[in-house]
Amino acid sequence: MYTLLSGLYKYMFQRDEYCVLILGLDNAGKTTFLEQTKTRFNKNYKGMSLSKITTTVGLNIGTIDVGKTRLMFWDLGGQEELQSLWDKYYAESHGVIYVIDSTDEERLSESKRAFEKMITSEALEGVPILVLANKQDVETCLSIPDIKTAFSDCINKIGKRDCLTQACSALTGKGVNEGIEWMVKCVVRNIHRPPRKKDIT
Ligand SMILES: Nc1nc2c(ncn2[C@@H]2O[C@H](COP(=O)(O)OP(=O)(O)OP(=O)(O)O)[C@@H](O)[C@H]2O)c(=O)[nH]1
Ligand SMILES: [Mg+2]
Repeated sequence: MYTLLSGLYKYMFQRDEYCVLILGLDNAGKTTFLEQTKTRFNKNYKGMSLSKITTTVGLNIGTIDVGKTRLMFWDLGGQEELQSLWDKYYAESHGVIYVIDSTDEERLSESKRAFEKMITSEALEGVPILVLANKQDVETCLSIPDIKTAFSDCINKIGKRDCLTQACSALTGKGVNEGIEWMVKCVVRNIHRPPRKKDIT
């Protein structure tokens, strides 16, 4: 009887919570993406004006609920000296969103190096990766094929995990819902990393 009731309680009042890291070079648009996501998925969220966002020193945290799934985001600062902190969060994370500035061709190889270092970390093995080709609202930006070509020698390091490259504009919201919905599907079906159980608040 107790087992039955506790099972019912869990079914009704618990959510599965997954931690998702948002990584990428400084100026890629990570915090803008997080704010756009919170605004789109949290009904009563009054986000800060996207134009007022400044560089992240440390981290920003945000939570959204998609059905019975809760995603908790950790948006880490992307400046070079802050990148050494990224791996402190790997063991706890269920998914990674890697943001690329599609308007910054000059720093594309720097972004690729940071991406490569991140995906070869053992602590992230099997974790789904959503690559966002951000700032697609800018007419002169690099296309998805351009970016895939620049990152092509990383492909065999991605291994068997789920990986999607999504065109996105954190500023206008284009591609944001598609990316989040893909991430939810991947973390839920990833049997390697069980979710945290959280009471619904
Ligand atoms: N045109 C355009 N600009 C964007 C987009 N996303 C972000 N930006 C701009 O890019 C700049 C950097 O955005 P942030 O969100 O602060 O970048 P970040 O990746 O969080 O940077 P760090 O916190 O330093 O790691 C800001 O001026 C944003 O307005 C986008 O989709 N399109
Ligand atoms: Mg930031």
